[in-house]
Amino acid sequence: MKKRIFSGAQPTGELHIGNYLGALKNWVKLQDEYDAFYCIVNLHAITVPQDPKVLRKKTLDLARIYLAAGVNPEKSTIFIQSDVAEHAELAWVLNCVARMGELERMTQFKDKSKGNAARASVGLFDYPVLMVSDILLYQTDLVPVGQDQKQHLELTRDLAERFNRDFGETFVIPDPYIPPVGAKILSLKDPSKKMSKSDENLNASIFLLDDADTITRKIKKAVTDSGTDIKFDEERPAVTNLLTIYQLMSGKTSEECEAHFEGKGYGDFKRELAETVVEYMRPFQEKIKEYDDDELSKILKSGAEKAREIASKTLKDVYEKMGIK
Ligand code: AQP
Repeated sequence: MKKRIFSGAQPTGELHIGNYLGALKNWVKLQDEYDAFYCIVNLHAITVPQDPKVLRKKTLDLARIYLAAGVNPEKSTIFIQSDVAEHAELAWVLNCVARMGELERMTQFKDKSKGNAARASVGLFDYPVLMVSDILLYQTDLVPVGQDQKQHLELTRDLAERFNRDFGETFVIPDPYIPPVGAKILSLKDPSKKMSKSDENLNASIFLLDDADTITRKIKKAVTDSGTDIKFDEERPAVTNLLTIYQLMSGKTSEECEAHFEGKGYGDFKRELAETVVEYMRPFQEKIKEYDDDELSKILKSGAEKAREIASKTLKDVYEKMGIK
């Protein structure tokens, strides 16, 4: 039997090349080898305020993005989190297993609450437990995510181990799959931060649906470091970030990238990077127009049915072990 993978993205803001290179690209790569479940995590989205109409639209848009990126509904199960009620139910159970101290250590909450925990929603604080539930419901072996989710994956393992210890073998302990290159694509404006959908500066991210002129302008305006060499260097994160994007989209090795730009200046480098990004995104941007609403709802309906079959079995087992049913 194939091993299982689970991953998801939030239908918030516009997806950017960080989401693509850090996560989606690997989802596509892994779907042949694994039994893959890819979820649109709309219950995570409401941990910060959302406009209901926009959220509904973004949820379907995100399904289109998964398909256009190459997630194949014949091979992978694509579904909306809120269509499978077991996610929220297991989250409640695991809230009673997780410890306040564990959640207080989560750096994403500190970042997203911007140091003002008292004003953040309880849901934002509890977000990691819902993510743990998403993963454990499917008896997941592997979770392909970007670097920012590593801490949440560690929590997933800890809660699964604790539950198994206290109530008997119930959950598979999942491993993270964090790509060696591209796990943390940085902001084009501030390389001390990751590229993020919620960044207020729209020039900090290249969105998957940006047109060629916008991509070129954003790359031209991207910050660089002092010095002129175009080389991978931890001390020069801005250039290293741009080179990483070039490496992943050109398919060259890091040595080939450095050799290619030897003796060239930032102007040439940025021009070629922009062309590479535009070409790389073109098939995706053309494909996204292909899926109509009827086709999408069919895919999502059958995805939810398949997901529910597995999720309900896991939840039944959990309730029986805890004396609830
Ligand atoms: N900058 C990044 N580089 C590589 N991978 C990234 N991911 C996010 N940012 C980067 C990965 O994308 C997947 C989906 O992310 P998400 O929708 O769950 O949102 P997020 O992790 O909270 O990322 P954002 O883009 O910063 O969104 P907002 O601003 O809404 O919080 C995940 O696997 C993530 O690791």
